[in-house]
Amino acid sequence: MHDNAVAWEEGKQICVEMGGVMVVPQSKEELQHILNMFNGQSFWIGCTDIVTEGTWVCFGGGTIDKQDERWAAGEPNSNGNEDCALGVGSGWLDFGCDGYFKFICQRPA
Ligand SMILES: [Ca+2]
Ligand SMILES: [Ca+2]
Repeated sequence: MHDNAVAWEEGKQICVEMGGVMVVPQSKEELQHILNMFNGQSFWIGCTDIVTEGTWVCFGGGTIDKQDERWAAGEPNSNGNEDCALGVGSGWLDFGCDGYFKFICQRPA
């Protein structure tokens, strides 16, 4: 768990240096659990569509469908240039990768 708010790419790099990957919540419950750890603050999730717009690839392997229930209602909406996943109270958002948010690392699955 990291108290520094960083851009997505930097968070990804910090996790790699620690031998892990940026967290990918497997359920709404896990998302809530992590939000609670951050006192409700949004946090980066280890999924991005930066390589192919609209194809969301997650650390630990695999892709996440745009219909996945973990996304917040109406997301991902690619509102501008949004290629990184952010966890908020209502679910996941696609969000601009250069925002500054906290993050946690997990061991690769
Ligand atoms: Ca995108
Ligand atoms: Ca969005």
